[in-house]
Parts: sequence; structure tokens; C-alpha cells
Amino acid sequence: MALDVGVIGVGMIGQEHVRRLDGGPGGSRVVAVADADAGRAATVAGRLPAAKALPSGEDVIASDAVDAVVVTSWGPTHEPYVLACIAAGKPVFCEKPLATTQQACRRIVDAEVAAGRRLVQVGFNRRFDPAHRALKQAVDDGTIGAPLLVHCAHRNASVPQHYTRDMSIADTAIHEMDQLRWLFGQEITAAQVFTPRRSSRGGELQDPLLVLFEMADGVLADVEVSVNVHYGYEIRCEVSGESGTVELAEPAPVRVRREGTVAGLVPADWRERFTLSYDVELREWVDTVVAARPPGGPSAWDGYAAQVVSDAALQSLHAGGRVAVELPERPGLYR
Ligand code: ISE
Repeated sequence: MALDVGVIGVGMIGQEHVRRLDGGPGGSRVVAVADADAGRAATVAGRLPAAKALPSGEDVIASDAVDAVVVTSWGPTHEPYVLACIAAGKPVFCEKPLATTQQACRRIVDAEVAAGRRLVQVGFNRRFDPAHRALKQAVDDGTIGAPLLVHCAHRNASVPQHYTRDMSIADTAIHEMDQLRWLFGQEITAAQVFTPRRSSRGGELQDPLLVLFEMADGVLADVEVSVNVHYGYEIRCEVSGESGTVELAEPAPVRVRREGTVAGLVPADWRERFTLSYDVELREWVDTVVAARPPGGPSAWDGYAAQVVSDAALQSLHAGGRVAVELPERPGLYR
């Protein structure tokens, strides 16, 4: 069976997902798109064999032609679109963050619980990256003994004009918040943000940042967030355990040695670094929707839990100090 998908928001990430979903190996096609910029929606639809540009995201969700929805619009619009999908009983893949406040994420969780079935998957793509999966496998297998410490770095070559100080936490480090919860299968219990000497390349931004997370079992994770490193896009993670360490390897496919140097290419941006993860993520999502199974990827609860941690880290960024993370009990739908 082909899955007919509607896409709301066809900016950079939206177009990436459209490319994968239209005629993708899982048997999906894009039949409707909408964007705040109607001209852009028309251009994207014009490139696709079966897609129409519709006036609004609400029209995409309401369309009888649309079986499932992908939300890749601006973060503050996620909540109403995801709630409308739940009300319409349509599966929805929503890019991260699920919504921009924990209250909004909670309303989504509550709506899904009231509907009594899982319809939402959140775009925390690292869970689908082969290297991150291998890292988790090594931790789960006990290869390095009990984990004790984690060292991560999240580096962007540059960020767009509209990127604000809070986005280093809410838009960038939120990936590590989900990754740490997923890697260890437990919650983050506190966050503290440190503000080192600022890079002269960061303009008004507080760049870099160092965030310290405490996990429920006492593991400590430090995360460097640098968003103006210029040399490329780099994601690092090393877990230090009682009997060894495991870390993500360099993503460069080859290493060249010549004239006294060793060199390997650094990806330019997240699209290049995580291309395979997006392929797997959308393929697995399409497969579960077609099979009428609940989504296997990050749930609305995961989106909510990451947002609660993000809010704690933002509080620490603004006011300093360690901020405890308090999560309510996980509803039965997500156990
Ligand atoms: C972007 O939205 C992403 O998801 C990237 O993975 C992250 O590195 C970047 O900072 C975000 O803006």
C-alpha cells in the first residue's frame, strides 16, 4: 500500500524530508504541501508528480487525500498542527522540538493519552544514526562496564541570522537531552549551564556553552555547544565506563596521509552528517504507519521530557546554578 503524506512547512528540513518521502523505498508519496510562504509551497509542489500546494497546514491535515502528516514548520506552530492531527486520528511525524514550551508538549501528551493511541513521532534523528546505534549497543552489552561519565561536543560551523542565545539550548543541545535519555534508558535529573569565555565569532551569542547533566543513576555528562566553529559540523560522544570507553568514530569515510599530515573530511552541516539517519528515520516511520503499528521512534512523551530538561537548562543559563528536573509520572500509554 502506498502512503500518501502531507507536509506542513517546506523550508530546509521540510524539503529534505519531501525528497525522501516522495517515491521513497517504503512506498510513500507526497500529495499535499503547505508553507507560510505560499510561493515556496507552490514551487515545491510543482516539482512533485502528485502534490498540491494547499493554503494552510490545517487544510493539509483535513484533506481526505492525506493519510499521514509531517510537520516541519517553525517550532511555535508545531503544537496546533500536532493537536489537529491527533483530533483527526492521523499519524504525525513532527520535527524537533515537539513544541517550544513544556506546557505545550504536555497538552500534546494529554491529547494523545485521551485519544488512547500513539499517533505522534518526534524527529530526534540521532536514534536512527548507525554510529549512535552502535554506541548504544556497546553500552547496553556491558562492553565498557558500568557507565560513569559522558563527554559530548555539538559543534555547528555557523548558524543562521535568526538564531538566538536560547537556541543553543532549545534547538541545538536538545538533541543531547534526548540522546542521553535514550542511551541510558533513564531520566536526566538536573542541568547546569556554564558560560566560558566567548568566541569572537559568535556576535551577541553566548558561544560556546558547557552544559552538565546529571542522570538518575549518578552518571555525569558534559556537553560542549559551539555554534560558530567554521571548520565544519562535528558531533562527538564518548562514554567512559568502569572497564573501558566507547566513542563515536570520525565520520569521514577515508583518511589521507601525505606530506607529513593525516587528513579526513569534516561534514559541512547536519544534512551531510546525518543523511543516513534521516533515511532510516523516515523509512521506519513509513513502515510502521503502513503496517498500522504505533510509531517505534521517539514518542510525544520523549518530546515532552526533553523539553522539561531544556527548560531547566534555560533557567540555569538565565539565572545560573544547578536546576533540578522534575518529571511527572509517565502515562501508561508510553510505558
Ligand atoms: C538544527 O535544527 C539541528 O537539528 C542540528 O542537528 C543542530 O546541530 C543545529 O544546531 C540545529 O539548529
